[in-house]
Amino acid sequence: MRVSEIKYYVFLMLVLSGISGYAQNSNVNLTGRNVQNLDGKWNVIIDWYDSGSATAISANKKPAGATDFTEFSFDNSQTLNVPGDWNSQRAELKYYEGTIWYKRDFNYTKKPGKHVFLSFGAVSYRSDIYLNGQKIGSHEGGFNSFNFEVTDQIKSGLNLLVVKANNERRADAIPARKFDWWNYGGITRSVNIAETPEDYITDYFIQLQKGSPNQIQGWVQNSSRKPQHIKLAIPGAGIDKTFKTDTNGRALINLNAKLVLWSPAKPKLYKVKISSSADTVEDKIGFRSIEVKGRDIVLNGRPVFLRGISFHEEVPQRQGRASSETDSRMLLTWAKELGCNFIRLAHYPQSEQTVRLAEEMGFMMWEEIPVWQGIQFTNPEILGKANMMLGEMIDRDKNRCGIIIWSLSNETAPSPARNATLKQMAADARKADPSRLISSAYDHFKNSRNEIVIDDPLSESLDVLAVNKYMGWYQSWPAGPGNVIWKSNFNKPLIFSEFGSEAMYGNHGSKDTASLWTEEHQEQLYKDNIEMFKKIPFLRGTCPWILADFRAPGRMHAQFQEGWNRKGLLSDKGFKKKAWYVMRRFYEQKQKQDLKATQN
Ligand code: GCB
Repeated sequence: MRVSEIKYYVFLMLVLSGISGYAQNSNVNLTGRNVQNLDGKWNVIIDWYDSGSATAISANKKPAGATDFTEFSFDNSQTLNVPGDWNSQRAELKYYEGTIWYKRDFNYTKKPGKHVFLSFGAVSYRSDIYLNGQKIGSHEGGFNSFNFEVTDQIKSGLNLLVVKANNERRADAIPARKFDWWNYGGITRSVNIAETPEDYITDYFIQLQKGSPNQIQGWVQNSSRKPQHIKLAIPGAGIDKTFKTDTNGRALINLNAKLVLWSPAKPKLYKVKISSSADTVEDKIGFRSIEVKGRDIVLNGRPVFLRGISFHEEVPQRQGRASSETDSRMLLTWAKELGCNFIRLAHYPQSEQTVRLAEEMGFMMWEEIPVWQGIQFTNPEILGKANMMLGEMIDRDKNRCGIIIWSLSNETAPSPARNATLKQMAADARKADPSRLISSAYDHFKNSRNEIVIDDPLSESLDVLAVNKYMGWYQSWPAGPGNVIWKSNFNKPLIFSEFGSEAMYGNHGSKDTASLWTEEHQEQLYKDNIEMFKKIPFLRGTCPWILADFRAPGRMHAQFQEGWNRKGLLSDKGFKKKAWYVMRRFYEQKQKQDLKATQN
């Protein structure tokens, strides 16, 4: 099943179950198109009790005469920056969970024969979109990009765009009511208007076939069914080829190429130009092969150890969502300094600019959807919602070779409903993108004495096993770190997708007492975990939790937390804790070993 097909079936399921939320799959790769950017200051109305009238507000209704009035107004209202979370922009919105109406006027000149799309990088968490008083559509999911075609609703001259954003936590949502990060609300990523010709390239997928260093495989989808030629040019690789579309408007790409492969040491990206008879899109695409062989993760034909780190899309110093390229660069530069070649983008799709920059800087990536603990797997709507998010994530980033793993979930407890849902999602993701690896972070094991056995039945559906295990923190050591035995019922590579503990930067003292939050305790815990890692023969990567302290309202210790999860290797000000150096040394050694293996 292709991504567009997954979305079609999901769409049908959602329509049947009464949920509207389907955005069109169009203009993937906005940067390759002519866009009008709508970022900046937007007028807002804070709808504390969610009592605003959509009809009146979306039309920005004005009093009709001397006796008429409205009980809302965008005129002279407060403003919020877009992109940006609302929580960090106004003190009274720090913990706000509810509705805010956003308004933006913009000028536009209609051009004959153009399709026009309104494109949102992300709105957290639900949004209703209105253009010139007409409802365009709704979207659910705070971390995916989406588009709506507005060719018929947009007009020449002044246009009125109103967005209702709502970030209430709900039990039937993904993520559900409880999660361990800040519930940032608002239009958190950029808004653009994109234009395409009448007959346009809707989407394309151009990557190496799994395991091959030279076979480019994929497709280009055209909007019309009219048979035509699609030209694919990669000048840097001497490629200039033409493919024919079939009766569904799709041209299958298959060609042999001599390529400089993308790798963390040399993150080579090629300029790629795709043209149909009426449209041209440009992109920068890298080529690498990724596969699993037995218990190895193999990049460009060589086994690789994933020297990873996780981070949230948050700038701790500013206490807000990372929303600019400078923000992304800061987080990624920290990861480079730690010696990483791999990022776990936790726990939701992060911005396209983070993904693109990470790829340019030479990071392999794990990208995941927010299926995080406590999900209502028995609810018949959940598979539809999760697959929608999965489809949107793959849609946006399928041409980014830096992404090597799609992750389906984090810490979900085995049960028949959970197993069936995730198994189905794994199959759908694999059909949509056969070129990448599938994983899921889980935390249920069989423990007996000093043995921990990986036996989660979901493992059958995964390429890479990933465990979150907080040895020495949430779980006491069953034996000395060097004597803990990890066994797996599956002949697959394992990565530690989470481990770690809390420490308050600058707080020094005993390395033996967890409740004192000392740097020394965290440092010792990292040393112990590394000792354990050295004894796991099928370990192929580690991802400490987490790069920097992050904000989490559920962390209530008055002295050490006050709304912060302190598991960062860096403090909330970006200062290095002692454990940072332990991990840095481990990665230096791993890098040397990898280098030696490449030279042999
Ligand atoms: C986990 C979760 C992560 C939490 C972390 C913690 O297992 O996956 O989201 O933040 O533990 O600090 O407890």
